[in-house]
Amino acid sequence: ASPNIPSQVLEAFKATQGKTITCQAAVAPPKAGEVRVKVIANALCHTDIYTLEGHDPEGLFPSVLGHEASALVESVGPGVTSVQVGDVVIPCYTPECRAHDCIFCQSPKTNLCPTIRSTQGQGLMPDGTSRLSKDGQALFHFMGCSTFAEYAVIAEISAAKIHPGADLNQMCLLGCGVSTGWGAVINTMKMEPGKSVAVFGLGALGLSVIQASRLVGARYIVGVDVNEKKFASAQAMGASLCVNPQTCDGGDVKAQLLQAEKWGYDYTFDCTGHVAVMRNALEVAHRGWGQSCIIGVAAAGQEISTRPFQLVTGRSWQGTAFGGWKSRTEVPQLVQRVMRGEMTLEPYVTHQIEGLSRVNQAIEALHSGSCLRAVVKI
Ligand code: NAD
Ligand code: AHE
Ligand code: ZN
Repeated sequence: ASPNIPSQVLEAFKATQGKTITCQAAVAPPKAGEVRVKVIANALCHTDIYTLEGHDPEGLFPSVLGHEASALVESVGPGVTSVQVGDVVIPCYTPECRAHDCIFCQSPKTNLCPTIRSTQGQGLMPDGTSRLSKDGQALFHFMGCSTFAEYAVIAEISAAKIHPGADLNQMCLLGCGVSTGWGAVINTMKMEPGKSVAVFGLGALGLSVIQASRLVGARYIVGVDVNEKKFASAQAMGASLCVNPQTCDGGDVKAQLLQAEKWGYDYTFDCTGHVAVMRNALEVAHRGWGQSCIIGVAAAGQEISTRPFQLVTGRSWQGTAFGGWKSRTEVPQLVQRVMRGEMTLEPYVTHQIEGLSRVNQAIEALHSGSCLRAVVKI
């Protein structure tokens, strides 16, 4: 299939290759092992807001945020072999180096390839420098992506090449949130059919957990959110019941949840990033075997706690990064699953915004409480 991209765009790349592109910022050409991409669409994830608002202990400024995107390869640096100009890619903040001596890439147990994690956390490309600047001042990269921009430079090992016929305004969601929720259920928890599930936080992360839980055959799914505007979509995705912890019986959400499942839930998920909620999620997990997965990202300085007795009596705490997907290998497979109609992304795109100059509308939308994902078509 041919890309959903006009041939004039590919033709125009010939004029920019090897040169600094000056758009909202200056984007230097890719160095060895790097790829410069033209961003097609970027969705706003809660993690961008959390960083923007200063809650990320790794947050660096000035930087270019954005990490949930679809893009087109504009040029490649020396030595790049896995993608070429015109390929459609999803930049992945969790890379996959696939090196024979990368014990993480070689292990089926994890997707946490550490090859560029150190420089990525410092807001830099793998060689320790930035490709981004504005008025002569270097800007920091963000999560190895910085895709809230017209162009981005990413490591080759962060570029998942996807089917060129995919709907890029939807597929950007597979760069983070929706992939993470699906993977938390399928990879991290390895949920079996017939189980009970409690999901705290009904944003795109919580809903994608519900969607995947339903797909694997969960018996009973409870959604919990302080914002009842989220309940309708949670129920449409497969939640059996939704509960508002602020208004539920006696204001005790744990007691309310345990009324329906006396011994607790087989699987629980925190999709809020609040440590008090993480504790509740752990403590409503099933006595003897319940597992609770932390997806939410907590603010700097926050720590989780519970009585050790909760673990002694068989509950366990887990966490997931990007749903455990090995990015370059498995994101293209997720794209194919969506293209085959096995999973849908459509319900998540509650807001579509035309043009990077309107990026603040995406932030307002996520704050409005009625937004799952605001996709900015760049
Ligand atoms: P979101 O803001 O769209 O949704 C969060 C939801 O939690 C909202 O509906 C909000 O009303 C609800 N909420 C807030 N406080 C609550 C409380 N006390 N009890 C119940 N519900 C509450 O965010 P999102 O984009 O869906 O992301 C969710 C979390 O997942 C964020 O912390 C984000 O940073 C994190 N995240 C983690 C990964 C990962 O790989 N681990 C990937 C993507 C996002
Ligand atoms: N920088 C924060 C941690 C942020 C965090 O945990 N990020 C998630 C992804 S959020 C995507 O929206 C993650 O997968 N982390 C793994 C990693 O390698 O960053 C902090 O606390 O320092
Ligand atoms: Zn994200």
